Amino acid sequence: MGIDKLHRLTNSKRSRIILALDFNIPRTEDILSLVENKVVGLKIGLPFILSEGLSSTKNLLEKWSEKFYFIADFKLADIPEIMAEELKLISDIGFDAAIIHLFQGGVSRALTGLRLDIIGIAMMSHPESIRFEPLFDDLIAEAVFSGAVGVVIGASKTGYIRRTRKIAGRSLLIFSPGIGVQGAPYGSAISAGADYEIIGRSITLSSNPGEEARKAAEAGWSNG
Ligand code: 3DU
Repeated sequence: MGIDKLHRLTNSKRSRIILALDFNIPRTEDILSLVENKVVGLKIGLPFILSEGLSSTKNLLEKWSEKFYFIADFKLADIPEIMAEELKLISDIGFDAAIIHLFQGGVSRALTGLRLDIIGIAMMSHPESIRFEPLFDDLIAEAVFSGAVGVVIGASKTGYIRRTRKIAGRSLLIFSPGIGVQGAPYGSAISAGADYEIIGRSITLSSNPGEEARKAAEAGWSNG
């Protein structure tokens, strides 16, 4: 499955950085060439696909499939029957993993026969995400029960990163966004126990994306 690909890329590149591609990205392929050695995964958001188009996204995935672990970030939250269809179509595009919500429940019913890694959202990074707090332990339980490979926990929420390790041990990978532009320093989520840091604009909008990715990868690797 895709998760072996992620582990292989992590070890060969000595990096725990996932690059977020959302919008306003000048010359995507030039950036990918510059960061290729220091970024293990690409998280592609809905704004990217809606503006670039499905067929050019598909071409991008095909061309770079050996170099990156591809995560579709559409933050799905539908009933299991519909989500099952959504995930199958995402898998057909060529993605290795998809990010979905957990709060709606029934996730395991959406995953039968699916060849796609699932990453559930357990805690976000924006101030209003306090709404997740009373649900947190339940969301982690849903992720474990459904066989998700990991969860998303905002980098500023280090207490929840530690709590996940306490509840779920190493059974879930922790992916942390909110690094750089949103405030958390490179390496900080990994220091707190996360496995991967998701970084977007600090790299994609930098005048030197290669150097920025190198700095982030180094900080994450030495703190890991
Ligand atoms: O702020 P950046 O440009 O580094 O991008 C962060 C990415 O992570 C972006 O794709 C956003 O959708 C995602 N994300 C968060 O920023 C915070 C969350 O809690 C969950 C996802």
